[in-house]
Amino acid sequence: MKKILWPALLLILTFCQEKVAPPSPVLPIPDAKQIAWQELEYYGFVHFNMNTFSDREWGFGDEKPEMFNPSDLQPRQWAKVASEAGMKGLIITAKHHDGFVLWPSAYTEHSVKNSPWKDGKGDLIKELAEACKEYGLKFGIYYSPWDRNHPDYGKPEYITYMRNQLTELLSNYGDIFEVWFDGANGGDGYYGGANEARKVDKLTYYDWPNMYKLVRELQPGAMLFSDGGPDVRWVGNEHGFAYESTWSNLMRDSVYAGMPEYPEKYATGQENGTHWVPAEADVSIRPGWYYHKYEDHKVRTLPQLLEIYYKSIGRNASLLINFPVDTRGLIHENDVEAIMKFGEKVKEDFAVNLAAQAVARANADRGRGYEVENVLDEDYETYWTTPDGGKTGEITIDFGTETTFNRLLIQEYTPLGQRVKSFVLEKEVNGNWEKIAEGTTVGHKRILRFADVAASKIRVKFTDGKDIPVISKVGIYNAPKLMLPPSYSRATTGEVTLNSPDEGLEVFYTLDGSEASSESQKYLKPFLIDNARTLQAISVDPASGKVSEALRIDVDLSKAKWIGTLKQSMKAIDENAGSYFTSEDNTVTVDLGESVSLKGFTYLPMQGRYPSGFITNYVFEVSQNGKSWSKVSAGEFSNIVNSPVEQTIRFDEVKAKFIRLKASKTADGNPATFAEIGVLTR
Ligand code: FUL
Repeated sequence: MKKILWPALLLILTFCQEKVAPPSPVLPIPDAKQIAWQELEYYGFVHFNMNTFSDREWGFGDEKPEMFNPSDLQPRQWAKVASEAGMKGLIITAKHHDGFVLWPSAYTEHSVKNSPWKDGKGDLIKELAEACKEYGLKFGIYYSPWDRNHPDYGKPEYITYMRNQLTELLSNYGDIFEVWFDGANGGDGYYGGANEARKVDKLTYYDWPNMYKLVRELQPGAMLFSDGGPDVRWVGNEHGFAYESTWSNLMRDSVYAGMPEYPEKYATGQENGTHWVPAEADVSIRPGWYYHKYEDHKVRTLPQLLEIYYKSIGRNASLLINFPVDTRGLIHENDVEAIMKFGEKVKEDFAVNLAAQAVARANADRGRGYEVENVLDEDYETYWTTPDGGKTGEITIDFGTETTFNRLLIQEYTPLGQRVKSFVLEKEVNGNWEKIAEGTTVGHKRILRFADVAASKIRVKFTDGKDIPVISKVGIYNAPKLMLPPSYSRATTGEVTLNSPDEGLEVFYTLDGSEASSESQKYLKPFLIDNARTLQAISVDPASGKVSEALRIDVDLSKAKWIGTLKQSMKAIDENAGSYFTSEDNTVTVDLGESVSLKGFTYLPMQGRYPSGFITNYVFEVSQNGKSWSKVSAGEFSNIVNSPVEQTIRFDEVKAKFIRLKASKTADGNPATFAEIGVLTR
């Protein structure tokens, strides 16, 4: 009898125990729409509008609707790509600074209704809204307050125009999840033919309180984006990077859209911010927001996209990646490939939560319903927390067996406010705790990346906070290595540096034209190549034995002895693709320091965001004494504007101590620019 009674009594006692009260929120806290939005984490931007056809980033406002003429406009392709890439929504530039609108607005003629697309009967906002619905995506609107086309911009009448257009956009196309107000505004423009500069007071001109009220009335569930919110804020840069410490709390009343000091002073959020205004990190998949054919080869690489992921979503921000839809009206093949690879790699990195099967213990818990096991499940609503009074707490995770990992993911339960100010990850080694990594803020999601660690027991210590920690999730992952070839750079001395694409990978190389393998020379430090060689290099994961594809580069003479005849022209021979020399006489002349046999030369056009002075027609000359010159080659760099990659020209062997590359014509008539020139000796 006794034997049965005691356990039964205990059971009854447990159930009778009063459920412990949840912790009080630490203000500010998110509202319902902000909580729902937070879960999206990752969504896409589409910059497609008049600039796509004028090949500009900011149109002046004098463009003609006839120019808007896509040959194969398919919003369904955009939605398909976005959803397959793991995105949860799409935001479209309904109106950019040039004022052209993508729907048949009743309030302007500067619209698709006067374009050749679908004979003026098209409505791109409608088509995209429908495509998003079909693919299960949320739909959002970018609307530029600055309008360089509108005659009334700067006057009170324009505010009415803006409200009318927003009413159209927010009434006719179903649910809108985010309304994006750009901070850039005020300056010169067409303004209905006035062609002048117009300045507005960004704080007062748009009557933001009433503009927001209108959005709230028409779309109560929409997040309002601008530099400083009110619902979601700009991250303060266009690289897609949040900060080591990123608070969702913001001194909102001190901030307004377009304020110059915003990125420096406010973009990180503040521990004691008054309002909940989380950060959104926006970045384009190419250098430009709009499509330019000459950027087809500049789509962000997988390592770059991963860097963005870990520095945005991994740092308590949402991520908004832009597709510059091309002149056909499609997301370009290169962009599709890049975004798919990125989506797959992120999935792969977080495929298995190694903590899910482990045993967790905490130094304390608040009681029933708040136990530490809650951090191991995938349910955001369940969390671990401690009794009131402290600001710290510890969770130990015991894998039971030695386990290798390289990622820590933590989520706070933010409906009760953002709290954590610092935390440390440790591993147990012979009964002692050793630090692996540490961080500051957590918020919705914080991810730390570090080199592979093997341990059977780890500990996450929340070392400081605004109040007791309230933790929804602790995840541990072993992201597979990024098996890409090593990256290559070379100094003017001829010294070559190879960097592995991921921590813990080894690099092997050959210089004799043979295939590289893990039996080849292991890369330990930069090495010299001062003559023509073929470099082949691979990355190898020593743990799995996996091997990357090979990097193959034809390397030629080092530039150690080279001297440009003009000081500034050294930029054309500094082995730095990012710098360039602008030549007023369209020429660069180089003393090679010794007489060599040449069989060709290379020319890399400038790689900057706004290209100028690309050489389209050239003359290449050589000299032994720098005085008498002979022409060895002349011709055209075809397609250089659209594809500004390194140009290689070969010719019959000549002896030269001096070389001279001259532009007989540049693409835009501007002085010739040279990012880099080189020679071929074999
Ligand atoms: C900026 C704009 O000026 C760019 O053209 C782009 O639309 C970007 C997303 O926001 O402020």
